Amino acid sequence: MKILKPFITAIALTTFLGQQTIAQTNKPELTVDKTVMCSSETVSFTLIEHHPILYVKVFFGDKDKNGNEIFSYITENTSSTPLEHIYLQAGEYTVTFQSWYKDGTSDESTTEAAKITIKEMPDLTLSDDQKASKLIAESSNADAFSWYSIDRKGNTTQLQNTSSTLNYMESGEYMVTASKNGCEISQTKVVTYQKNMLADFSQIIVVNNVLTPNNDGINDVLEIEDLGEYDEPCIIKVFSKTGKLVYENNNYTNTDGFQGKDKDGNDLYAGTYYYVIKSIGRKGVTGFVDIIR
Ligand SMILES: [Ca+2]
Repeated sequence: MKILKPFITAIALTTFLGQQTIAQTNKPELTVDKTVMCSSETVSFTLIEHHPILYVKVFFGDKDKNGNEIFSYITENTSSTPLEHIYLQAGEYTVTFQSWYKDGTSDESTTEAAKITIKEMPDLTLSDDQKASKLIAESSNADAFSWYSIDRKGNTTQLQNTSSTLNYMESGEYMVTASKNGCEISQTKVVTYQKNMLADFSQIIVVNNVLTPNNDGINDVLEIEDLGEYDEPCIIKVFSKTGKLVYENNNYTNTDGFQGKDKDGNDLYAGTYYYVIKSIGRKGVTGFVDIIR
């Protein structure tokens, strides 16, 4: 125990004359609202006084850029307000404090208040590729993403998507949450959906509704206009009149497309066939094509 010198002489003098030892049970206690949390979350310390304090010096256990210990004070005027701190780095921290009392005594030995575990918060950036009607979440350390739409009243609806990108087909506000070890961070973005060919397979144009598979270069293959401009795989299925699937291709190209042959390469009979063209999760087009031999 030391006498606190710089404070009012009268008090110091009285204290000096009748110096008392602060009993162990009279030490303040510093309680913490949680001991496990994520980086950049706020942790609150509350002082419980058993002996009126002048001030308490709290060391949070972390260090600043220059390697100096980070600390803060609770004074007699602020002791009823929780002391807040944010740990920026994941890690284990020991919080300690020293106490100076109103009666001029002090306890400069450090008292341990809490051990705190800080888990790593994932980083997150969200960008909008408007041309492709696609939101892109990027994180260097996230384990998982979840996506939500937010309506005008602020209600969120979780979307069936756990990938790092979201193809949107409606204007509005969207939110992505990145998570890691129970730590979550979210970003929102307001987007404007513009119908464009790159994003909208319902705008696909099939060039020919007739196939003449004789290798003369005219109508030998079912051709889709500007297929190379779409940034997603084109899925095509062709059915016979009776509804039997005769051809399918999950990454259709015009150069290696439907040429009137079935999946095994056998020539299909002349006649009318029904096709469905789309991409994953997108509306597409349907139509008929006649094979003429
Ligand atoms: Ca032909």
